[in-house]
Amino acid sequence: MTLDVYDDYQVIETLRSHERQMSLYSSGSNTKVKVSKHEANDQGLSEAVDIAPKDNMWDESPDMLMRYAVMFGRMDSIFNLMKEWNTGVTIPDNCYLRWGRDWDRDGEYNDQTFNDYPHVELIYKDK
Ligand SMILES: [Ca+2]
Repeated sequence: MTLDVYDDYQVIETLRSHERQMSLYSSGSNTKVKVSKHEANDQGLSEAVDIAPKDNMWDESPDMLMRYAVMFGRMDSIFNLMKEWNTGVTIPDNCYLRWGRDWDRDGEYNDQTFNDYPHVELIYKDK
């Protein structure tokens, strides 16, 4: 089996300390918030992951944006199937994935000024 460009992704970062978050925020990097879902939740886990195509994560060409869209579409589909099926993993009904390309989750990609293509996080509808 040969991997094509739509199968070749890498995890960039998951759990992040608050110190690292503040360092990224202060450095003027792509991080826009002082508190992140990458930081440990009450259970010591990250609720965010940065994942990107292996060859060039900051390329914003149409081809690369399509690769990100395919990546998130697959993640979201699998996540929703895990919620529906008896997989042994308990996922609350109000829990969803949110992609840094569509912060308000309305399926419209041109309604935000800050895009974080590699970023995917858990959100809870009632929080
Ligand atoms: Ca949107």
